[in-house]
This record gives sequence, structure tokens and C-alpha cells, in this order.
Amino acid sequence: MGHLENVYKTILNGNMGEAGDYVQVALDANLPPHEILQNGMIAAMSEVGRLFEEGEYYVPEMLTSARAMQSGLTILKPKLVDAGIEPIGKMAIGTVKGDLHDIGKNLVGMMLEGAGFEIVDLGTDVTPEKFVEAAKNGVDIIGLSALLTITMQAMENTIQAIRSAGLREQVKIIVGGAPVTAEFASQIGADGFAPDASQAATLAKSLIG
Ligand code: B1M
Repeated sequence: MGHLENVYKTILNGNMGEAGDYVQVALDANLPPHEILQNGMIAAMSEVGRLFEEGEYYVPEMLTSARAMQSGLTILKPKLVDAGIEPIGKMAIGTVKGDLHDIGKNLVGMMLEGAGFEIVDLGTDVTPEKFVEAAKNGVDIIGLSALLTITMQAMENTIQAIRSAGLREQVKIIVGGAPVTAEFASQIGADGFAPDASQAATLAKSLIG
């Protein structure tokens, strides 16, 4: 079996103990980190989503796959992030209120770190008030992630809260996550939208450039 296939299967089956090992084996075989991420790990998570929609996977299976994904990411992170460079900007990132999905948010954080940003990770289920607090503490960019259609509204509430606090002109706000679109982003008054983590890094650089 190929290295990518091993990574894919171990995440699909939620074998947390093995995911990191297979990622390491794939790296040792000189597979590019982005290929392992995209075609092994992210591909497995989309299949998990599909199986959940079909009623073959339930929340516990989604959760074990997510844990396997996270342990694989721990191994991959040093390859995605070049440490030791002078920060080009500071970004606070979080998953909005009501939403617990954090894999995409974590990946965006890693890619931005790789692009030279200092990252403040606010976690998941982050209230608008906490984002306002981060804006007050002087970050250049605020990143909002949402994976559920019902939590997209919290993105708008968050931007509104930042505006009401009089801080909207001081920070750039970017949004993303599976249900989010460029159209929605401009509708709620965000400064930008990115469909994936590497484009989020490009976008963030262009916003502070
Ligand atoms: Co949930 N879940 N989940 N889930 N889950 C989805 C999102 C879903 C699409 C599955 C499905 O039905 N096909 C569906 C949402 C439907 C909808 O609203 N449209 C869903 C549901 C329904 C739910 C629950 C309601 C299930 C339930 O309890 N009945 C529940 C909600 C809990 C809550 O948040 N309050 C729930 C729970 C969970 C788990 C906790 C079990 C687990 C998450 C664990 C974790 O994150 N630690 C989970 C998982 C794993 C998924 C799927 C299978 C995978 C998500 C993922 O990690 N993808 C997901 C199905 C799917 O997405 N196909 C699903 C991989 C990740 C790399 O991609 O997060 O899209 P993604 O991030 C990408 C881009 O979107 C983008 O870049 C990333 C990297 O390229 N991006 C940004 C993300 N944030 C960005 C921010 C940016 C820019 C780009 O700028 C700031």
C-alpha cells in the first residue's frame, strides 16, 4: 500500500496512535508535506464528512478521525512552519461562537505562522467579546473560522461587535471555513475570504503589505 493511502486510511479509520507514524513514514519517503496534507489527510476528512452525511459515520467516528488528524498534524507542523523568522504581523484566530470545529482553524494558523505571522490562538467557541479583546490588544489581523451554516451568523455578530467597540479601522478581518463564500464575506463586511489555509496566508500578507 502507498504511503499516502496509509495516511488516508489511518485518519478515515480514526487510528490515532498510528496517524503520526504514517505521516512520519511518508515524510521519510520524501513525499512533499503539502501532498501528504492535501491528498492524504484533508481527503480523508472529506470522506469522513461524506460518510457522516450518508449516515454511516456518527459523531464519535467524526471525533476519532479528527483526533487522528490532529496527531498527524503535530508531526507535519514543523514542515509547514519555518520557525525563527522575524514576525511580519500578528494575527488572532478563532472559531466563532457555537462552533467547535478546529482543524481548519489550526491549519490556517500554521500556514500563517509559516508565512511569518505571530499567531494568537483564541480556540473554539469564541465569543465576539473575546475577539474584541484581541483587537484591543493590538493585532493586525483577526481570523474567523466557521464550519456550520448556523454559526456563520456569529461571524457577522463578531464583526459588528468589533465595529461597535470602535476598533474596526484598526484591524483587518478575514473569514473562512467550509460553508463560507467570498460573497458572504463581503456581505458581512469582512476584509477578505480565503477558501483554504495557504490562500489565507497569501491573503493575510497582501492585507498588511
Ligand atoms: Co462536524 N460537521 N459537526 N464535527 N464535521 C461538518 C462541518 C459537516 C459539514 C459534516 C456533514 O454533514 N457533511 C456538518 C455541517 C453541516 C452544515 O452546517 N452545513 C457537521 C455537523 C452537522 C456537526 C454537528 C452538528 C454534528 C452533531 O452533533 N449532530 C456537530 C457540531 C458541533 C459544534 O461545532 N457545535 C459536529 C461535530 C464535529 C466533531 C466535534 C465530531 C468533529 C470536529 C472535531 C474538531 O474539529 N476538533 C467534526 C468533524 C471532524 C467534521 C468534518 C467531518 C471534518 C471537518 C474538518 O476538520 N475538515 C466536517 C465535514 C467536512 O468538512 N467535510 C464536519 C478538514 C479541515 C482541514 O477542513 O475545516 O473545512 P476545514 O478547513 C479548511 C477550509 O475550510 C479553510 O481552510 C482549511 C484548510 O484548508 N478554512 C479557513 C477554515 N477556516 C478558515 C479560516 C480562514 C480561512 C480559511 O480565515 C480566517
